[in-house]
Amino acid sequence: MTPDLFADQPIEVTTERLSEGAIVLRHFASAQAPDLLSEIEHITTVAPLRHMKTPGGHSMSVAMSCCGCWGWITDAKGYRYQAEDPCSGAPWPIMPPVFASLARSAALAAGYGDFTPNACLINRYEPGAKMGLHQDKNEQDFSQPVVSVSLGLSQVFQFGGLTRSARPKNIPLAHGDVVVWGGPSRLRYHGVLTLKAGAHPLTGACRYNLTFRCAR
Ligand code: MD3
Ligand code: FE
Repeated sequence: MTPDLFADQPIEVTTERLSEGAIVLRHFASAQAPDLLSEIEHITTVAPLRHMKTPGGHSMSVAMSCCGCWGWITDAKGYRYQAEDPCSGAPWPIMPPVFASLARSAALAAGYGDFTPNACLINRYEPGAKMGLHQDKNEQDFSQPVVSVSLGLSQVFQFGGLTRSARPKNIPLAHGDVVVWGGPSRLRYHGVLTLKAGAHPLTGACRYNLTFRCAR
């Protein structure tokens, strides 16, 4: 691993295994964070962050947008991937090369070679926003991992089991942390607790999470 140097502080990447197939790479995205955030800025100018409605009619507290060939959406008809942004009817913005290469190198560092994501979901949490326990199962091939990148304020991630009833472990995710979920952990239940108010030098009052998937 090449530690990137800020003016005087080396950023050390450390790895923690959460369970079989699930690996946290602390600080893995720290050096690229400013570039990732400027790409988020651009993408969300074209495909604005929005509070989508669940099939049950509730508005999600997290604001979402997407880039790549496929975007994840939810509305009255259900949860699915779609090639067009329903707000504009246009294809989702392309996945920036810095997104794709970061996701690929994180997957490789976690033992998953040849990861080529074709969907990236951008989640923005403001104070009070959360995501309840769920499984990511709208993708076609569960042999491909999911890579998540946290930016900005820290938020407590809930790492559950393969059934909804398993008590989740709480794991704080901080700016620059990357998590790779594959193998037997790919279908684990997970969520995030309510974001607390705070201020981050690069994102202000919010947290962004990027999740990279192979949708098809
Ligand atoms: C474990 N996002 O977008 S990232 C999601 O912080 C989502 O925005 C959360 O859950 C967030 O679907 C959590 C961590 C994560 C993402 C995908 C997973 C954990 C996962 C897929 C399988 C198992
Ligand atoms: Fe998820």
